[in-house]
Amino acid sequence: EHKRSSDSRGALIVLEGLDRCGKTSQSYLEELGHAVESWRFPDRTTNVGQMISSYLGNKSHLDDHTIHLLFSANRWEKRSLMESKLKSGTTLIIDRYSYSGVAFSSAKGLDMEWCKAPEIGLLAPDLVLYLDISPEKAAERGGYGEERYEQLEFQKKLARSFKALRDASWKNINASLPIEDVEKQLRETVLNCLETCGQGKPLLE
Ligand code: DGP
Ligand code: NA
Ligand code: NA
Repeated sequence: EHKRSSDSRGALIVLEGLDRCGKTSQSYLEELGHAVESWRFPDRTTNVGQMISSYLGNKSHLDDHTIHLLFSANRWEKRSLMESKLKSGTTLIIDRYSYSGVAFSSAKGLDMEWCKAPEIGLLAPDLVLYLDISPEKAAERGGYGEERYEQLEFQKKLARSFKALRDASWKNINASLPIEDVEKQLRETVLNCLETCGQGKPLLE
């Protein structure tokens, strides 16, 4: 069990990166104990999430702006649960968040400021971990499946969009290392954040 003072809120930690960057191998989380939950966006279990899932599987075709707003709506519909979890002391580690929302749509050519607008008011992460890997190397990892964005040319544009979004609060994780080493870096950074991130600080929008 990690040490985090019992009266403080949970930390909000976000993982971002290209597809196949290794975000989802998170067995290291189990040992962190019950006060940590691992979430992911899109959450495909909701009605909105099912529309997103159908779009990603190329079973439906939606205007770029429309799907952008659906991804954002999918985060908004989880906002109040997210807030109550954090306030009750649970740390959330979230696989993709608003940065993906902005990066994927701006990689399609939508205006970046327009893309950011519907994200305003969602809870701000205490820490963003960017799993840094080249698009070429990510593509080698097990190959891409059938989903919409899993193409090298698109992932190259996506990498440039993420780069444009990065700010001083982001921490880079070298994701081109073997998966065990990526997990080790994630584990150490998350543990460190559990001890320090957000302690005594209010949740910000
Ligand atoms: P995942 O379930 O993490 O594999 O995500 C499915 C795909 O959707 C993946 O290519 C990443 C992409 N994605 C995640 N969040 C967003 C978002 O907010 N907007 C867009 N356009 N794509 C997203
Ligand atoms: Na994917
Ligand atoms: Na995800």
